[in-house]
Amino acid sequence: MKRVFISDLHLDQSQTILRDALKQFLETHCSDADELYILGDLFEAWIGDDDPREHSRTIVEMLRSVTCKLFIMHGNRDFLIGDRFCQETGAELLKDPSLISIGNENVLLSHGDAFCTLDQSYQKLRLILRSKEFQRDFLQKELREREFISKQMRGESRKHTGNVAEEIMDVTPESVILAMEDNDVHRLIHGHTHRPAIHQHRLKHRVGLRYVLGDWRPSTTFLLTNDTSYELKKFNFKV
Ligand SMILES: [Mn+2]
Repeated sequence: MKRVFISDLHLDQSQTILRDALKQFLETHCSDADELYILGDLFEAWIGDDDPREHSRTIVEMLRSVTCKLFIMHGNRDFLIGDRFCQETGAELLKDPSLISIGNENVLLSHGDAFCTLDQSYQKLRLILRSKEFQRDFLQKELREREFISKQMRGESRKHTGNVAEEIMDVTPESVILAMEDNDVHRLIHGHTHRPAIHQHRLKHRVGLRYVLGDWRPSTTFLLTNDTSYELKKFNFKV
């Protein structure tokens, strides 16, 4: 079974080049795949499934036309993706974290932001943003207001990431080891950090393997699996 894993496209209406990149990627790597997993931050911001703007609609249409089974996970930017989006695209929403089986092994999937435990102010904010109360209140607002708040929050986030040390922005080894041990797996796939790599971690009884997906500016690194093989691959899109 051929599975493709991507994350962190951060699609934004001001950068249609990324939208074209996704289209190229789907054509090149997903037409013969069985399953495509988008592990968070497909969008730079998602202000609700009722967003009527052309950019959002185009992506929905693009995903609807994908011929393989589509799975999507929330990232820290697009955690408001909901049921309507999934119905319209045919995607299945995965909880973060989620276990899937590849071959005869369980593999853990996550966006990855929950593992950045050194960034305490972000983790506090994450709890608020992911609460039902915040999300209900936000989604009841007019689209224009949601758009405004979302822009402000992105500005704050940029200020924060600009002020925080590099290692604080990365996952901590302790948190990824804990997640692998708790879920009894030795493979973890995540995005978020924009630092594509395969890392080894020493678990109690074996070596844990952590596959980190890339962002898309200006090219990306994605993961391709068959039942027994795991391969991080580069995708350069034509501009
Ligand atoms: Mn992220």
